[in-house]
Amino acid sequence: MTHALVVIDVQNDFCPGGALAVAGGDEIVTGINAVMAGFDAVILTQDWHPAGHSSFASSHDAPPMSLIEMPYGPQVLWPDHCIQGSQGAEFHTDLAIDRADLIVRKGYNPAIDSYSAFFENDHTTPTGLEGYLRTREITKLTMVGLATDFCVNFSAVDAAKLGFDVTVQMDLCRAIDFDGSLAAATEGMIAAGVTLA
Ligand code: VGL
Ligand code: ZN
Repeated sequence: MTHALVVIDVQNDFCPGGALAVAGGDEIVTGINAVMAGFDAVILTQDWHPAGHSSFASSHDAPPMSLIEMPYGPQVLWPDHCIQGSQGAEFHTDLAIDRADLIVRKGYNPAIDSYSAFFENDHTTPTGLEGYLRTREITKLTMVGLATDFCVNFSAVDAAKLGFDVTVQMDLCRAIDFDGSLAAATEGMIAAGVTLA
């Protein structure tokens, strides 16, 4: 059994002072670094949007956190965040990124958002992570990072649907918790067979 730690989006824009700050987002960094050595593989994901991305409220003349209908379904409109090459898109400076075997970037398609580390928000376009895990014979995943109710949630549910044994270590995650999103995410992860630890 090969067990990977998947660290979701521990980037400046999701930490206090960032464009889409998650409360306490920076509090989990030391704890994440501390658990890395206990895994066979460490994988990081990085939210990585081109300027003017379709998930940005500014691209639609709409208020941040409003909802629109995209060809692939409903989409929350976010403040501009994690723009490719920007300081906000960089990992938190204390995150031990040198320990990562792989960094998966997502959200680079201008027309489709990508919360999940496995599929874009159309739920069909793959990022390639599944193939990487399968070819390395990784079957067990522990997920940590930001934000519990969006990118961690979608990644964990997709991984469970793909047949991976998935645990989300909740004390090493922080949530946006917007409009009941954390409660819904928690229920959805449990229903998908994800273990919440
Ligand atoms: C995320 C909203 C938009 C996340 C990324 O990492 O949870 N949330 N982009
Ligand atoms: Zn994003």
